[in-house]
Amino acid sequence: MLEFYGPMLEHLRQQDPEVAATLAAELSRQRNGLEMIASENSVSEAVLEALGTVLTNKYAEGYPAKRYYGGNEHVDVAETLAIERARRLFGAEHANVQPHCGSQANMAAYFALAEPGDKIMALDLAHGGHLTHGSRVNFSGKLYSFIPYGVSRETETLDLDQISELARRERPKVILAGYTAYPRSIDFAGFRKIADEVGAYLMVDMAHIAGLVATGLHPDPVAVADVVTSTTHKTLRGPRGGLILCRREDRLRPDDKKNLARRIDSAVFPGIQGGPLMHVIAAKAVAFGEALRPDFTDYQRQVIANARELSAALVEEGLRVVSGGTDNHLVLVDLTPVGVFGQEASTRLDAVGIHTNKNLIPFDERKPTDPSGLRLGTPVLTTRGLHEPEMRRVASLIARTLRSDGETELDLIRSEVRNITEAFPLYADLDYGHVR
Ligand code: DSN
Repeated sequence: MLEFYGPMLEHLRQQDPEVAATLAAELSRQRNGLEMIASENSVSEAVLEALGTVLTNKYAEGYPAKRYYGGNEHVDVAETLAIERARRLFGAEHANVQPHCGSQANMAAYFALAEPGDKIMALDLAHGGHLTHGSRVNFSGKLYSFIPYGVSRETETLDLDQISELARRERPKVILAGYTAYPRSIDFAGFRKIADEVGAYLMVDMAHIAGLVATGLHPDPVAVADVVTSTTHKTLRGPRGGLILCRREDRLRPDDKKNLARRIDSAVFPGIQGGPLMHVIAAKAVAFGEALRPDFTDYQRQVIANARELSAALVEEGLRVVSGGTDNHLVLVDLTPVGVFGQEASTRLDAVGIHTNKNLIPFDERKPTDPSGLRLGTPVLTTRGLHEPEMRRVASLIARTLRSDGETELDLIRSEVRNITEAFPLYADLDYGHVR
């Protein structure tokens, strides 16, 4: 019988100690490890509080003031706050804050812009695209005819001339930019030009870089794209969820009575989803409010500075970084020089408390389950307060782990990871209890 002590989660600990134990263990894991998964972040206590509320009880199918159920006067306020803050943050004409996740945001965008079978151009998954950008095992690849573009073999970066040539040959309905493992900044205005040349919609999936975009530290997709999708939990540091921004009118179909904004809204509901997650939407409003504050720009600036320092330090440690560096929050490491590949590298790093993910690199000759690369991100470590000097220490710990020759070295690394996490505490005010 588990017996818990601590000031929080009182009812849960009494009623269900098994689940409570899991939450306590996960809090401890997050506190005591270096989280370097580029798509993760650590939300504020205010966001956590909004998530764990009675708003989860409410059915609110529809949109503010146009619901299919009664009793929505308060959740309408929460959703309107989220919409208005998202619009202000990104300078968007229209925002839909209901997608439960990034995949559903992308699905709704495809439904609004294309018909099943239409051609959509997107970055090859093996070069940094996402599962919902046309993978054969995903709805996207099953419903639409995806035309993959790649990065250049020489520079490992996007080559807009090549992409333009492919677009002119294929005449896609939609061109998609925005990726999950691309360390360089993206020329969205260049993509707009290509889309205009071939009469295509430009869709941007900015999930990874939304926080950088919100603070003006990455070229802005919202000003040039027809539809921009995102998640809210990566660099944007909000709750797990999706977001869609779009222009109100459809520039390719200006006479369409059902304008683009309405098509997006009806693709989300009733097209794909039922009741929105109102507790998550309230938490999105809180996170957007945080992102509108000046200190969020300082945070994003440091995210980028930390990624650059990490990248430079890893190169000095003898590793190769894809494209030679980074402009954003992530570094894609080629493990070939150390000869310890993705699966073994991420397992070893997990064992010392450094959490990463194995990743394909462009033109990888290895398989996705054990690729040549490792993707590293700085959003969580920056949230914890780490700066450039700590990035150097972390780079050295990563390199030592990859080259380690036994348990004694791994034990030493483990205790150095602990020293860092203790110096930069996470969620100091949370106490999910302990077993006694
Ligand atoms: N799974 C996310 C990532 O890690 O990049 C994208 O949705």
